[in-house]
Amino acid sequence: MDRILLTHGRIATMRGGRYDLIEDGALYAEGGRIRWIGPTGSSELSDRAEVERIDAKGALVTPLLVDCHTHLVYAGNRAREYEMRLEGASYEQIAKMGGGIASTMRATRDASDWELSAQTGKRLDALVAEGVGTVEIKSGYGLDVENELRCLRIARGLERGRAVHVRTTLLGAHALPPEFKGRADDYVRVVCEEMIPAVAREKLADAVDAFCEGIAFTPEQVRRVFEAARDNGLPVKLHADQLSDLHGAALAAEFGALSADHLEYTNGEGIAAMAKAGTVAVMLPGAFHFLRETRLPPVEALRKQGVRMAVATDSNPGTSPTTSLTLMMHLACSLFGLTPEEALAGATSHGAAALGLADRGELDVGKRAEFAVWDAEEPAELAYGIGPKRPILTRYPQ
Ligand code: DI6
Ligand code: FE
Repeated sequence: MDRILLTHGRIATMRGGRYDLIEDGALYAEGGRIRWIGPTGSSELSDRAEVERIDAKGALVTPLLVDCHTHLVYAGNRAREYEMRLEGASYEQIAKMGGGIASTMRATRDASDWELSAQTGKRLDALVAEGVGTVEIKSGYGLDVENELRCLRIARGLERGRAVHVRTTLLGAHALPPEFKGRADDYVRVVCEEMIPAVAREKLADAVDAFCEGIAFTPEQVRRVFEAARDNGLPVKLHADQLSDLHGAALAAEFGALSADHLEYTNGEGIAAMAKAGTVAVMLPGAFHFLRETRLPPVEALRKQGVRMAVATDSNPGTSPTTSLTLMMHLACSLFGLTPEEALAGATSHGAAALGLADRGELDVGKRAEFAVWDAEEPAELAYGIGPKRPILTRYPQ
Protein backbone atom coordinates (compact mmCIF):
# COMPACT_ATOMS: atom_id res chain seq x y z
CA MET A 1 0.00 0.00 0.00
CA ASP A 2 1.29 3.37 -0.99
CA ARG A 3 -0.37 5.39 1.78
CA ILE A 4 0.75 5.10 5.37
CA LEU A 5 -0.69 6.71 8.47
CA LEU A 6 1.33 6.30 11.64
CA THR A 7 -0.27 7.50 14.86
CA HIS A 8 0.58 7.67 18.58
CA GLY A 9 4.34 7.75 18.03
CA ARG A 10 6.86 9.57 20.15
CA ILE A 11 8.43 11.04 17.03
CA ALA A 12 12.03 12.22 17.16
CA THR A 13 11.98 14.13 13.89
CA MET A 14 15.72 15.00 14.06
CA ARG A 15 14.97 18.22 12.19
CA GLY A 16 18.04 20.42 12.28
CA GLY A 17 19.93 17.67 14.10
CA ARG A 18 17.76 17.93 17.24
CA TYR A 19 15.35 15.42 18.75
CA ASP A 20 12.58 17.96 18.09
CA LEU A 21 10.10 15.54 19.69
CA ILE A 22 6.44 15.37 18.74
CA GLU A 23 4.63 13.76 21.67
CA ASP A 24 1.74 11.54 20.55
CA GLY A 25 2.73 12.29 16.99
CA ALA A 26 1.40 11.17 13.64
CA LEU A 27 2.74 11.13 10.14
CA TYR A 28 1.04 10.58 6.83
CA ALA A 29 2.99 9.43 3.78
CA GLU A 30 2.05 8.93 0.18
CA GLY A 31 4.19 8.03 -2.80
CA GLY A 32 7.13 7.36 -0.53
CA ARG A 33 7.20 10.90 0.84
CA ILE A 34 5.96 12.41 4.07
CA ARG A 35 2.96 14.62 3.29
CA TRP A 36 1.99 15.59 6.81
CA ILE A 37 3.48 15.36 10.29
CA GLY A 38 2.05 16.65 13.58
CA PRO A 39 -0.05 15.67 16.61
CA THR A 40 -2.22 12.53 16.39
CA GLY A 41 -5.33 14.45 17.45
CA SER A 42 -5.18 16.88 14.53
CA SER A 43 -8.39 17.37 12.53
CA GLU A 44 -6.30 17.44 9.37
CA LEU A 45 -5.85 13.71 9.78
CA SER A 46 -9.54 12.75 9.61
CA ASP A 47 -10.64 11.64 6.12
CA ARG A 48 -7.56 9.57 5.16
CA ALA A 49 -8.95 6.60 3.28
CA GLU A 50 -7.31 3.37 2.16
CA VAL A 51 -4.22 3.73 4.20
CA GLU A 52 -1.98 1.27 5.96
CA ARG A 53 -2.43 2.24 9.61
CA ILE A 54 0.34 1.84 12.14
CA ASP A 55 -0.41 2.47 15.80
CA ALA A 56 2.94 3.08 17.45
CA LYS A 57 1.33 2.87 20.93
CA GLY A 58 3.61 5.50 22.41
CA ALA A 59 6.82 3.96 21.09
CA LEU A 60 9.74 5.99 19.80
CA VAL A 61 9.78 6.74 16.06
CA THR A 62 12.92 7.96 14.29
CA PRO A 63 14.11 8.35 10.72
CA LEU A 64 15.80 5.23 9.40
CA LEU A 65 19.48 5.40 10.32
CA VAL A 66 22.26 6.34 7.90
CA ASP A 67 25.68 4.69 8.06
CA CYS A 68 27.78 7.16 6.08
CA HIS A 69 31.19 5.41 6.23
CA THR A 70 31.76 1.70 5.68
CA HIS A 71 34.23 -0.56 3.89
CA LEU A 72 31.80 -3.47 3.61
CA VAL A 73 33.22 -5.11 0.48
CA TYR A 74 36.09 -7.38 1.44
CA ALA A 75 36.95 -11.02 1.95
CA GLY A 76 38.55 -12.76 4.90
CA ASN A 77 39.31 -11.32 8.30
CA ARG A 78 42.28 -10.04 10.29
CA ALA A 79 41.83 -11.82 13.62
CA ARG A 80 45.49 -12.88 13.62
CA GLU A 81 46.57 -9.24 13.29
CA TYR A 82 44.32 -8.39 16.23
CA GLU A 83 46.27 -10.94 18.27
CA MET A 84 49.55 -9.42 17.09
CA ARG A 85 48.43 -5.97 18.14
CA LEU A 86 47.39 -7.25 21.55
CA GLU A 87 50.89 -8.67 21.83
CA GLY A 88 52.34 -5.21 21.20
CA ALA A 89 52.67 -4.70 17.42
CA SER A 90 51.25 -1.41 16.13
CA TYR A 91 48.82 -0.98 13.23
CA GLU A 92 51.56 0.84 11.29
CA GLN A 93 54.13 -1.91 11.95
CA ILE A 94 51.76 -4.59 10.70
CA ALA A 95 51.02 -2.53 7.59
CA LYS A 96 54.73 -2.10 6.88
CA MET A 97 55.23 -5.87 7.19
CA GLY A 98 52.80 -6.43 4.32
CA GLY A 99 49.79 -7.10 6.52
CA GLY A 100 46.98 -4.65 7.09
CA ILE A 101 45.07 -3.36 4.09
CA ALA A 102 47.36 -5.28 1.70
CA SER A 103 46.42 -8.61 3.28
CA THR A 104 42.72 -7.90 2.86
CA MET A 105 43.45 -6.79 -0.71
CA ARG A 106 44.92 -10.22 -1.47
CA ALA A 107 41.91 -12.03 0.01
CA THR A 108 39.53 -9.72 -1.85
CA ARG A 109 41.22 -10.14 -5.22
CA ASP A 110 41.21 -13.91 -4.73
CA ALA A 111 37.50 -14.08 -3.86
CA SER A 112 34.91 -14.74 -6.55
CA ASP A 113 32.12 -12.24 -7.18
CA TRP A 114 29.75 -14.65 -5.53
CA GLU A 115 31.86 -15.01 -2.39
CA LEU A 116 32.34 -11.26 -2.09
CA SER A 117 28.62 -10.59 -2.56
CA ALA A 118 27.68 -13.20 0.01
CA GLN A 119 30.13 -11.96 2.66
CA THR A 120 29.31 -8.31 2.06
CA GLY A 121 25.57 -9.00 1.94
CA LYS A 122 25.71 -10.60 5.37
CA ARG A 123 27.27 -7.45 6.82
CA LEU A 124 24.78 -5.25 5.03
CA ASP A 125 21.88 -7.34 6.34
CA ALA A 126 23.14 -6.85 9.90
CA LEU A 127 23.04 -3.09 9.43
CA VAL A 128 19.58 -3.19 7.86
CA ALA A 129 18.28 -5.30 10.76
CA GLU A 130 19.31 -2.45 13.05
CA GLY A 131 17.15 0.08 11.25
CA VAL A 132 19.77 1.43 8.85
CA GLY A 133 18.16 2.56 5.58
CA THR A 134 21.12 4.12 3.78
CA VAL A 135 24.63 2.70 3.74
CA GLU A 136 27.71 4.17 2.13
CA ILE A 137 30.05 1.47 0.86
CA LYS A 138 33.62 2.22 -0.17
CA SER A 139 35.84 0.20 -2.44
CA GLY A 140 39.50 0.16 -1.41
CA TYR A 141 40.48 -3.49 -1.15
CA GLY A 142 40.80 -4.09 -4.89
CA LEU A 143 43.55 -1.54 -5.52
CA ASP A 144 43.66 -2.00 -9.27
CA VAL A 145 41.24 -0.71 -11.89
CA GLU A 146 39.53 -4.03 -12.49
CA ASN A 147 39.06 -4.95 -8.84
CA GLU A 148 38.07 -1.49 -7.60
CA LEU A 149 35.33 -1.37 -10.24
CA ARG A 150 34.32 -4.93 -9.40
CA CYS A 151 33.92 -4.06 -5.72
CA LEU A 152 31.80 -1.01 -6.54
CA ARG A 153 29.59 -3.09 -8.84
CA ILE A 154 29.16 -5.71 -6.13
CA ALA A 155 28.25 -3.00 -3.61
CA ARG A 156 25.66 -1.52 -5.98
CA GLY A 157 24.26 -4.96 -6.76
CA LEU A 158 23.49 -5.62 -3.12
CA GLU A 159 20.68 -3.08 -3.13
CA ARG A 160 18.54 -5.45 -5.14
CA GLY A 161 15.99 -7.23 -2.97
CA ARG A 162 16.94 -5.30 0.15
CA ALA A 163 15.22 -2.39 1.86
CA VAL A 164 18.28 -0.18 1.76
CA HIS A 165 19.92 2.49 -0.36
CA VAL A 166 23.56 1.85 -1.15
CA ARG A 167 25.77 4.85 -1.92
CA THR A 168 29.17 3.95 -3.29
CA THR A 169 32.51 5.70 -2.88
CA LEU A 170 35.69 5.00 -4.80
CA LEU A 171 38.59 4.61 -2.37
CA GLY A 172 41.27 3.64 -4.88
CA ALA A 173 43.77 5.71 -2.87
CA HIS A 174 43.40 3.56 0.25
CA ALA A 175 46.83 1.90 0.28
CA LEU A 176 49.67 1.29 -2.12
CA PRO A 177 49.26 -2.13 -3.78
CA PRO A 178 52.47 -4.21 -3.57
CA GLU A 179 53.01 -4.18 -7.34
CA PHE A 180 53.60 -0.40 -7.08
CA LYS A 181 56.08 -0.61 -4.17
CA GLY A 182 58.33 2.47 -4.27
CA ARG A 183 56.20 3.99 -7.06
CA ALA A 184 53.37 5.66 -5.19
CA ASP A 185 53.13 8.52 -7.67
CA ASP A 186 52.66 6.04 -10.51
CA TYR A 187 49.81 4.40 -8.62
CA VAL A 188 48.22 7.78 -7.94
CA ARG A 189 48.41 8.42 -11.67
CA VAL A 190 46.46 5.20 -12.29
CA VAL A 191 43.85 6.33 -9.75
CA CYS A 192 43.55 9.77 -11.38
CA GLU A 193 43.83 8.89 -15.03
CA GLU A 194 42.21 5.46 -15.18
CA MET A 195 40.14 4.58 -12.10
CA ILE A 196 38.31 7.85 -11.55
CA PRO A 197 37.41 8.42 -15.23
CA ALA A 198 36.25 4.78 -15.58
CA VAL A 199 34.12 5.00 -12.46
CA ALA A 200 32.63 8.32 -13.61
CA ARG A 201 31.91 6.91 -17.07
CA GLU A 202 30.13 3.87 -15.68
CA LYS A 203 28.47 5.92 -12.93
CA LEU A 204 29.70 3.42 -10.36
CA ALA A 205 30.45 5.84 -7.54
CA ASP A 206 28.75 8.78 -5.86
CA ALA A 207 31.99 10.17 -4.39
CA VAL A 208 35.75 9.74 -4.20
CA ASP A 209 37.66 9.19 -0.95
CA ALA A 210 41.36 8.85 -0.04
CA PHE A 211 43.46 7.86 2.97
CA CYS A 212 45.79 10.76 3.80
CA GLU A 213 48.35 9.29 6.20
CA GLY A 214 52.01 8.39 6.66
CA ILE A 215 51.27 4.74 5.78
CA ALA A 216 49.03 5.73 2.87
CA PHE A 217 49.09 8.88 0.68
CA THR A 218 50.62 12.32 1.14
CA PRO A 219 48.56 15.52 1.04
CA GLU A 220 50.09 16.30 -2.38
CA GLN A 221 48.98 12.94 -3.75
CA VAL A 222 45.53 13.35 -2.25
CA ARG A 223 45.31 16.78 -3.87
CA ARG A 224 45.85 15.16 -7.26
CA VAL A 225 43.14 12.59 -6.54
CA PHE A 226 40.76 15.37 -5.54
CA GLU A 227 41.53 17.36 -8.68
CA ALA A 228 40.77 14.32 -10.80
CA ALA A 229 37.51 13.78 -8.91
CA ARG A 230 36.55 17.41 -9.50
CA ASP A 231 37.42 17.13 -13.20
CA ASN A 232 35.12 14.12 -13.39
CA GLY A 233 32.27 15.77 -11.52
CA LEU A 234 32.52 13.68 -8.35
CA PRO A 235 32.38 15.07 -4.80
CA VAL A 236 35.12 14.10 -2.35
CA LYS A 237 35.53 12.82 1.22
CA LEU A 238 38.70 12.16 3.17
CA HIS A 239 40.15 9.83 5.81
CA ALA A 240 41.81 12.73 7.57
CA ASP A 241 44.19 13.04 10.51
CA GLN A 242 43.39 9.60 11.92
CA LEU A 243 46.88 8.64 13.10
CA SER A 244 48.76 11.95 12.69
CA ASP A 245 48.07 15.57 11.76
CA LEU A 246 48.78 16.01 8.05
CA HIS A 247 46.32 18.92 7.78
CA GLY A 248 43.89 16.58 6.08
CA ALA A 249 40.80 18.35 7.38
CA ALA A 250 41.88 21.66 5.83
CA LEU A 251 42.69 19.94 2.55
CA ALA A 252 39.26 18.30 2.49
CA ALA A 253 37.59 21.63 3.23
CA GLU A 254 39.55 23.34 0.49
CA PHE A 255 37.89 20.98 -1.99
CA GLY A 256 34.46 21.48 -0.44
CA ALA A 257 34.46 17.86 0.75
CA LEU A 258 31.17 16.34 1.86
CA SER A 259 32.97 15.02 4.92
CA ALA A 260 36.29 14.63 6.66
CA ASP A 261 36.39 11.44 8.68
CA HIS A 262 38.24 10.29 11.86
CA LEU A 263 39.92 13.65 12.78
CA GLU A 264 41.60 12.48 16.00
CA TYR A 265 44.67 14.65 15.25
CA THR A 266 42.93 17.57 13.49
CA ASN A 267 44.04 21.05 14.56
CA GLY A 268 42.05 24.24 15.06
CA GLU A 269 42.79 25.56 11.60
CA GLY A 270 41.36 22.43 10.03
CA ILE A 271 38.20 22.72 12.12
CA ALA A 272 37.71 26.37 11.15
CA ALA A 273 38.16 25.46 7.47
CA MET A 274 35.57 22.67 7.79
CA ALA A 275 33.11 25.03 9.45
CA LYS A 276 33.51 27.51 6.62
CA ALA A 277 33.12 24.88 3.90
CA GLY A 278 30.19 23.08 5.56
CA THR A 279 32.18 19.84 5.59
CA VAL A 280 30.68 17.25 7.95
CA ALA A 281 32.95 15.68 10.62
CA VAL A 282 32.45 11.91 10.71
CA MET A 283 33.19 10.37 14.11
CA LEU A 284 34.37 6.76 13.97
CA PRO A 285 34.64 5.52 17.54
CA GLY A 286 34.86 1.86 16.46
CA ALA A 287 38.32 2.42 14.95
CA PHE A 288 39.37 4.53 17.95
CA HIS A 289 38.35 1.73 20.30
CA PHE A 290 39.78 -1.12 18.23
CA LEU A 291 43.16 0.57 17.76
CA ARG A 292 43.23 1.50 21.43
CA GLU A 293 43.83 5.08 20.33
CA THR A 294 44.16 7.60 23.15
CA ARG A 295 43.96 10.87 21.25
CA LEU A 296 40.34 12.03 21.17
CA PRO A 297 38.83 13.88 18.21
CA PRO A 298 38.28 17.58 18.97
CA VAL A 299 34.57 17.27 19.70
CA GLU A 300 34.24 20.42 21.80
CA ALA A 301 35.95 22.56 19.15
CA LEU A 302 33.81 21.04 16.38
CA ARG A 303 30.72 21.79 18.44
CA LYS A 304 31.81 25.36 19.14
CA GLN A 305 32.47 26.04 15.46
CA GLY A 306 29.13 24.56 14.46
CA VAL A 307 30.59 21.68 12.42
CA ARG A 308 27.97 18.96 12.02
CA MET A 309 29.11 15.63 13.47
CA ALA A 310 28.05 12.32 11.92
CA VAL A 311 28.62 8.91 13.52
CA ALA A 312 29.38 5.83 11.41
CA THR A 313 30.63 2.26 11.77
CA ASP A 314 33.73 2.44 9.51
CA SER A 315 32.94 -1.28 9.22
CA ASN A 316 36.21 -2.87 8.00
CA PRO A 317 38.32 -5.91 8.88
CA GLY A 318 41.39 -4.04 10.13
CA THR A 319 40.28 -1.28 12.45
CA SER A 320 36.55 -1.54 13.02
CA PRO A 321 35.13 -5.03 12.58
CA THR A 322 31.58 -4.18 13.54
CA THR A 323 28.16 -4.00 11.95
CA SER A 324 26.35 -2.16 14.72
CA LEU A 325 25.67 1.53 14.21
CA THR A 326 23.83 1.83 17.53
CA LEU A 327 26.90 0.44 19.28
CA MET A 328 28.90 3.21 17.55
CA MET A 329 26.38 5.75 18.88
CA HIS A 330 27.01 4.37 22.34
CA LEU A 331 30.79 4.60 21.91
CA ALA A 332 30.54 8.11 20.46
CA CYS A 333 28.91 9.15 23.72
CA SER A 334 30.98 7.11 26.16
CA LEU A 335 34.37 7.60 24.48
CA PHE A 336 34.08 10.91 22.60
CA GLY A 337 31.64 12.79 24.81
CA LEU A 338 28.82 13.27 22.33
CA THR A 339 25.39 13.62 23.84
CA PRO A 340 22.86 10.90 22.93
CA GLU A 341 21.04 13.58 20.93
CA GLU A 342 24.22 14.37 18.97
CA ALA A 343 24.84 10.64 18.45
CA LEU A 344 21.35 10.12 17.02
CA ALA A 345 21.72 13.21 14.83
CA GLY A 346 25.05 11.75 13.73
CA ALA A 347 23.38 8.54 12.60
CA THR A 348 20.44 10.31 10.90
CA SER A 349 20.40 13.95 9.83
CA HIS A 350 24.15 14.57 9.82
CA GLY A 351 24.95 11.14 8.43
CA ALA A 352 22.74 12.00 5.47
CA ALA A 353 24.51 15.36 5.10
CA ALA A 354 27.88 13.55 5.01
CA LEU A 355 26.56 11.82 1.88
CA GLY A 356 25.12 15.00 0.38
CA LEU A 357 21.57 13.65 0.77
CA ALA A 358 18.99 16.24 1.78
CA ASP A 359 15.93 14.00 1.37
CA ARG A 360 16.39 11.75 4.41
CA GLY A 361 17.73 11.54 7.94
CA GLU A 362 14.92 13.78 9.22
CA LEU A 363 11.16 13.27 9.41
CA ASP A 364 9.47 16.24 7.82
CA VAL A 365 7.10 17.12 4.99
CA GLY A 366 8.71 16.34 1.64
CA LYS A 367 11.35 13.97 3.05
CA ARG A 368 11.41 10.28 2.25
CA ALA A 369 8.95 8.29 4.35
CA GLU A 370 11.61 6.09 5.90
CA PHE A 371 11.20 5.49 9.58
CA ALA A 372 11.76 3.01 12.38
CA VAL A 373 9.59 2.27 15.40
CA TRP A 374 11.64 1.21 18.41
CA ASP A 375 10.93 -0.72 21.58
CA ALA A 376 11.81 2.45 23.48
CA GLU A 377 10.29 5.70 24.61
CA GLU A 378 13.32 7.90 25.16
CA PRO A 379 15.48 8.69 22.14
CA ALA A 380 18.53 8.45 24.44
CA GLU A 381 17.80 4.70 24.74
CA LEU A 382 19.30 4.15 21.29
CA ALA A 383 22.74 5.26 22.49
CA TYR A 384 22.33 4.00 26.04
CA GLY A 385 22.43 0.23 25.65
CA ILE A 386 25.69 -1.52 24.81
CA GLY A 387 25.06 -3.50 21.69
CA PRO A 388 22.79 -3.75 18.71
CA LYS A 389 19.17 -2.62 18.89
CA ARG A 390 16.40 -4.02 16.76
CA PRO A 391 13.50 -1.82 15.72
CA ILE A 392 10.00 -3.25 16.09
CA LEU A 393 9.24 -2.27 12.53
CA THR A 394 10.66 -0.20 9.74
CA ARG A 395 9.11 1.36 6.65
CA TYR A 396 11.13 1.93 3.58
CA PRO A 397 9.51 3.10 0.35
CA GLN A 398 10.83 1.17 -2.66
N1 DI6 B 1 41.28 4.01 7.93
C1 DI6 B 1 40.79 2.98 8.60
O1 DI6 B 1 40.57 2.96 9.77
C2 DI6 B 1 40.54 1.90 7.65
N2 DI6 B 1 40.90 2.47 6.42
C3 DI6 B 1 41.34 3.67 6.63
O2 DI6 B 1 41.73 4.37 5.70
C4 DI6 B 1 41.36 0.69 7.94
C5 DI6 B 1 41.29 -0.30 6.85
C6 DI6 B 1 42.01 -1.58 7.17
O3 DI6 B 1 42.89 -1.64 8.04
O4 DI6 B 1 41.70 -2.56 6.49
FE1 FE C 1 37.41 4.15 6.95
